Amino acid sequence: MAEATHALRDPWFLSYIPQLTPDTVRFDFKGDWNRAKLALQQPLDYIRTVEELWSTINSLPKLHQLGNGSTFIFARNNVDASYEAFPNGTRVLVDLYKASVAEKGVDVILSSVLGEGLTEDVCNGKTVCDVLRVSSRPNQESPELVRLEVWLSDQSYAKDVAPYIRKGLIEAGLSSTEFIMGESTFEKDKKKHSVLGAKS
Ligand code: MGP
Repeated sequence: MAEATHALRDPWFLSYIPQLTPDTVRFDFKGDWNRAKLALQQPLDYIRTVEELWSTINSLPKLHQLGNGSTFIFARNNVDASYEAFPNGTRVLVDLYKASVAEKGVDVILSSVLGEGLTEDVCNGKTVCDVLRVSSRPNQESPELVRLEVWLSDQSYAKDVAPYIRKGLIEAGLSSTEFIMGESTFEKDKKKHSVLGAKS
């Protein structure tokens, strides 16, 4: 007999971009994001059920072993994961310093976003978190650094989403020194980066 499956509220489309960096877009595509996206973004598949979400989480490669900038993109209803498609939006960023911690952090955040705990608990049932990106961002100080971005279509929710994510990470056993959170709007010219709570 087939096992029962549990539908997610919305289907999420998973894509992959190998090694996306500002220099790739600037030099290989003359700064044209749309051309870069068309050339580099690889469509994978829809995730429609809780079971597919967990098998996806379990089969994601170890991010830190992929090249700098390698990015997985989860997009609700396959929305366009471009800054331009989020005119009133913002991104909540989580940098996870160590591979072991990153894996746990990615599990926690993916399940609270795609499983809609975040929607129910802090967004009054409104689907505001529409894109989640996970990428490898190694640097000299943190060669295993993984960045997670939660894209919100309405920036007014960031003040509630960020503490919820922080609480989820701490409850999952991460220490506040193992990650750092920030926020970055999508405004191209006056891009605002801010850090939410410092690494202590
Ligand atoms: P990135 O991986 O998001 O890099 O994209 P990074 O360093 O986080 O830069 P930031 O802009 O996110 O802070 C690498 C580069 O691709 C960016 O620096 C942009 O030049 C370009 N790029 C990426 N995205 C997702 C977009 C987009 O949606 N719109 C435009 N115009 N450029 C983008």
